[in-house]
Parts: sequence; structure tokens; C-alpha cells
Amino acid sequence: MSRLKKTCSIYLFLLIPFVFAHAQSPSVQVIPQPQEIHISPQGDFHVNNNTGVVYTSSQMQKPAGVLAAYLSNRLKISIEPGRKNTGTNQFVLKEDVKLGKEEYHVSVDKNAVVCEASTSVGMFYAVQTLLQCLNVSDDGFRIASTTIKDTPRYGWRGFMLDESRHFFGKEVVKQLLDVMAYLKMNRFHWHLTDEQAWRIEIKKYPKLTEIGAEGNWHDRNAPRAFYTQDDIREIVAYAAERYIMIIPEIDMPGHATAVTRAYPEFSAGGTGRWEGFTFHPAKETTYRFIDDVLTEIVQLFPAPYIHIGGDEVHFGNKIWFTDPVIQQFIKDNDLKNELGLEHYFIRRACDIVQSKGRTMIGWDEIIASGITPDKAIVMWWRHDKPDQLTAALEKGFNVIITPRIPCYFDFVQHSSHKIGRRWAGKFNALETVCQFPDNISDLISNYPDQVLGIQANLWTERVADVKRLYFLLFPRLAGTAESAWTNRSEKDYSRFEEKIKKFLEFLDGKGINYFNIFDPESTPEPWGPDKADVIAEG
Ligand code: TNX
Repeated sequence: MSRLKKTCSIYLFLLIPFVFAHAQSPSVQVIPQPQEIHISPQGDFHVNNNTGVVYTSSQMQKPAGVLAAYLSNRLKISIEPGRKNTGTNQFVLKEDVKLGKEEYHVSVDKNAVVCEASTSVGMFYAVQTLLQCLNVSDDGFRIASTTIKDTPRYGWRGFMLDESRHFFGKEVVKQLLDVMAYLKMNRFHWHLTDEQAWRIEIKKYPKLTEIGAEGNWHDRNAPRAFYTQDDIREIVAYAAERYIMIIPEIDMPGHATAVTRAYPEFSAGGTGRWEGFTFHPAKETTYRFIDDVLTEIVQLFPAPYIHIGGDEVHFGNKIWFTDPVIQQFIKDNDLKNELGLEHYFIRRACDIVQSKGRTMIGWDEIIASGITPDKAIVMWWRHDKPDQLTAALEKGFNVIITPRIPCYFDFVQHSSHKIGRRWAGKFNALETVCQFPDNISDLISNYPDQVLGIQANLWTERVADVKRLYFLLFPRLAGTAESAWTNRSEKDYSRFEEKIKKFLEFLDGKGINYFNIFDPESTPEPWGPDKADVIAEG
């Protein structure tokens, strides 16, 4: 054998275990993509009947319980997490105070899986990653030998559900929270009030649900549907178990029709389509009502934020321009005009939220209201008004970015889809969702600390049932998770698409409907109850 050939054969020989291990190694596909992931050819970790789950400090007990429960369930064995080292073949959940709040490390070799985090939530994310890495093979469950170092790009990884236009109920919300946890999303913004209905029990104002909870977008006479305070407590606790904060939205001063139907005394009046769209901005009793409602809200939701809406007031405030009481109020308070009055209303709402020890969040209309940036967080939604985002950032506001394009999931997600919104022909395909916010980095890159994160919003005017709700949400919600968690340098759309196959299997396992991006015709677009709903915008 020549020398060259000999050297080559030695190298090839040395490579064999590597190649073999790679060929044999189960895949490591995680959504959202971790910031650093290395697969090593050390041999896989096998989960078996003797596998232990060990945690080193009391705050890791909860994530240890989540891991043990999942393994026990899937393997049909009983694994009790404990603090005692069980020798080999164990998961070790270790506290490491040096890591950031949501950061975690995972290192897998054939003897052990070691997870490190400084907090219980960081460890929960390590566990979520591991559960996605678990591969079923002929000889049981395996995890490929891997090291992962991970921490989120943004602290706010949100999803908003509109349950005023249509009501979906407790079980659906819980299922959504499960999927959010799998995707390491951590903020559930709950749009509970709007024109169509009021969906949360308020003890001091029973008519809000007796009258206000009737109807939905398609059917004004649909039976009452709302969450009791017990339901709310149950769901808030369920979310907290998954490290998800719930932020309630009580929309004002517009989108208030359900309130004014129940309590006309708080209505500014109006006619036709916009009858009762706004609260009466010039009555002290209106502000007392809001204060009372928020008193009950803060008892139910421990989140440090309350969303007060603040959007689209001009749609339905025509009456403000002619009503003598309102006009007099503008003069007496030197508010100049109707917009000044709107801003006054927002400042009053902000004071009420503050008096309850919470911070206000509002849609981007609130920027001009005169509120200082220490008092409110802005949700930028009008993608056609990038100057709103710039103004908010320049004024020093913290901002959550949720522009219609690509964050509104009532927009269609495929060129063939007919029900749902488009804007000048544009819609929100999975790839556009994933690319975000890197396609607007010129707008945000100078303000890294003020952009708190990203949120997807599902408005439900044209979402009358769960099948359609899930069809619009999935798999796009996974795109939101990837865009909010993963640094630009680690994003790779073709790899993401590969991982989506596994995500769809996960949804199949839960019986959740989705749009199949790989075979659009296999999942036809579910119609709402009324085919006339097709929106032909753009
Ligand atoms: C605008 S986004 C709204 C909602 C609609 C949505 C439909 C926002 C603050 N207001 O009331 O449901 O568009 O896409």
C-alpha cells in the first residue's frame, strides 16, 4: 500500500465511528431553534425503567416534576423525581446562578443528561427542549449526544386571542397554552371585550355578562358565553404552571358596544352601526365604572400589566363632535378638540391602571396621548404607519411589535386562500412570519432595549369555530416563536421547514387542526358559517 493510501485508510478508519454515530444518532430538532447546538458522536442517552430524575435545589422541583411526569406517561413507567443522585442513567437538573433568567444549558452523553439554569423557568425551557429531542427507536427512547446553550432573543413572546368576536372556551384556551409552552412562548394577551360581546364576569356589574355576553360576530342572538371568575382563576393558574403570563385587555374608549348595550348610561350614544361604540368620555361615572371593573380584574390577573386597548376610536365617535355635553366638557377642560378628549380619556385610564399598581399597555394610538414612557407600554400594530413605531421608540416607550404584516393571523397564509384578510395583496405566509423582525431591522436596531418582543394576534371576526381557529394559527404560531426566540444568525428557513414536519406530528398527536404547508390541498380552507364573509381586499 502506498503511503498516501495508507494515511487515507487510517483517517477513514478513524472517521468510521463518527460517521456511524451520525448515521445512527436520532435527530435533534427543536423549535424555536436554540442559539447554540452541537451534536457529538458520544453515543446516545437511553431512557429506560431505571432512569432517574434528580434536581439539586427546591426551585427545580417543578420542572423536574414536568419531566418525570412526561417520561412516566410516555414510557408507561413510574419515575419519581428526587434530590438523591441515582448514579448513572439520570437526568440532573442543576441550579447555576451564573445563567440569565430564561437561559439554560443542556448536555447529553450516554450516561447522563445534565441541565443547568438559574431559575425554574429556565429549567422548564431546558425540559421543553429535551422533550422535543426525545426520539422513539426500536430499543426505547433515546436522546442524541448533544450540548445546547440557549437563551431567548426577546423577553416578550406573545400571542393574542380575540374571544369577543367569537368565544372558544376553557378547553381550547388550555390547549393553546400547552402549545405555547412547547414553543417557549410566555405571554397570552386575552382580548375579552369588544363590540360583539363582553366575556368576563364582573360581580359588581352583572349585566355585563347577562346582556353583554350574548351574541357573536355572526349571530347577534348567539347564547351567552363568558368566563366566570372561577374559570379565569383556573386558566390563570394553568398558564402559570407553564410559565405563561396572562394579560387581560378591556378595550376603551372605543370597541365598547357590549358594555353600552348592557349599561346604556355609560354610552356616548351615536346612531346606526356605531351606536354605543364609545364610552361616554365626559361623565365621571364612566371613569368610576372603569375603576370598579379594573379592581376586580387585578384580583383575578396577577400580571403587572393591564391592556386598555385605545384603538380605532375615530371609527365610531362621530357623536362626540355634536353632543353638547361632550363639547362643553372639551371646552371646560381645555382639550381643544375630540382628539384631545380621546387623549384625556387615555390619560385617565392610565391613572386608574396605575392606582391599581399595574402598568398600562395600549395600541399605538396611545403614543400621542401625553402619557410619559415610564407609565405605559405600546403595542405597534399599524404596519402601514412605521412612523408610529419610530415615534414610540424616539419618545422612549417600550414597545411590543405586532404589525398586521406579518403578525395578524386573521390574514390568509397561502395564495390560494380566500377567507381572511390581505393588505394590498400581501398576506402572512409562514416564511414571512419567520423572517420577522429582521426585515424591519432598520426601524428597531437602534433601540435594542426598548423592543420588548413580538406578538401574533388572532382577531376572530371570521373565525367561527375551533377548526378554523387552529387552521389559521398553525403552523404560523411556531414561526412567531422562532422569530421571537431565535437570533437572526441562527435562523435558517429551510431547516425550519424541516422541523415543521415534526411540529405537525405533535399537533396530530393532540388532534389539533392546521394548514399543511407541504400539501396545501390536503387541508382545505375551513369556511366560516357564512360564505359571504370572503374578504376580497387587495
Ligand atoms: C384592527 S388591531 C383591530 C381589531 C380588528 C382587526 C382585524 C386593533 C388594535 N384593532 O379590532 O379585529 O383590525 O384585523
